[in-house]
Amino acid sequence: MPPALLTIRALRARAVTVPMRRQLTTASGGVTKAPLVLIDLSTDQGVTGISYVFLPSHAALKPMALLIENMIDLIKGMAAAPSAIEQHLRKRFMLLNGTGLVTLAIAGIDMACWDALGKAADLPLARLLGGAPKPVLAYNSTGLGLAGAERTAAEAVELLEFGFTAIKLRLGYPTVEEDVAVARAVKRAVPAGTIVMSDYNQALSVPEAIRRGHALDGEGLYWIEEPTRADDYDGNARIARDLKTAVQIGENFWAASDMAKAIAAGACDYAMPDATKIGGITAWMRCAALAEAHGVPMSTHLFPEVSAHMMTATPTAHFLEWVDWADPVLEEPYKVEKGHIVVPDRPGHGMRWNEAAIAKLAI
Ligand code: SMN
Ligand code: MG
Repeated sequence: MPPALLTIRALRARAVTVPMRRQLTTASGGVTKAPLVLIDLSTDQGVTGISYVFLPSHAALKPMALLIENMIDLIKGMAAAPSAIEQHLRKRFMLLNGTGLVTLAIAGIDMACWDALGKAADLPLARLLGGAPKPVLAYNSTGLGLAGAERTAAEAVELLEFGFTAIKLRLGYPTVEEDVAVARAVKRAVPAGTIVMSDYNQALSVPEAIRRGHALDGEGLYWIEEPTRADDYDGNARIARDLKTAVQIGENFWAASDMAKAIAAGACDYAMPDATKIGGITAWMRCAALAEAHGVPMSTHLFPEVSAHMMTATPTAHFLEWVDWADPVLEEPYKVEKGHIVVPDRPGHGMRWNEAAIAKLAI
């Protein structure tokens, strides 16, 4: 029997705050508990797709859940066809324009649609996207906030659990000397060959990014991420041209067209769209095509569970960013072995809600 055509019946969005093993601290703020909206998209055929979105701001958590649920009026009865749904929703919100909560909501629906399709076809998402489930190279991106040289170096060693061979360090201390001291302390503490990425979270002006980048150029960092305002593609291009260290941006692309502009401007050596800010799996795969056409190594941002599947179908797949923030709401958190995330061989993306845990974390 071919899988049934799925038609969308209902959306449920639940806001939870999830305790984090290691809090997120960046030069542009952070969170100590992960605010997530858990989405269930049910269909007339009895198949339910799920997904979650992450809101680095608690104030936006409940509005996000409400916005997602309100979107049912725009898609009820439509076929669960991710690309058609994504284009339909982007059009319906054209007057508001597509960034922020609207795009995150569309992405959440898109990811749940893909999950439903995978379940209906009895195929892991990786296969549905044209890839094959296999271990995906990852870096550990938990912790390593702005805690000073000594504490950060000690934590860096802890992050090599599960065989990780790559970790990401947050930079943007008050002075360049501190940035260099922390990078050096971390590199000294971890085994030779460990890859250490760094992230400024848009904190620097262009001249300051060039100044700090030059100071860091000899320190062996694998990439410098978001050194300056993410949408200043010309500024990022000046930085990328000037530095020996690779520049990485992408978590603040809000559509594949942003990535196309960044590539055209020469704004980065590497790109790392975020599965939600970009607009979902559908939009992410468009970026994968762009990356392939321009020879840009592509990494993921957060959402390791769906990202792992996307990476198996991404020709220039580079590094998956691993965080464990959703683990407490999942029945079987994904495993990391030898620094690779193991894509579960289950239909869809393979996440299942731990309802008992969710009941305790609901707000
Ligand atoms: C980051 C930014 C926003 C939320 C979570 C994490 C960070 C990263 O820039 O790249 O991990
Ligand atoms: Mg980042």
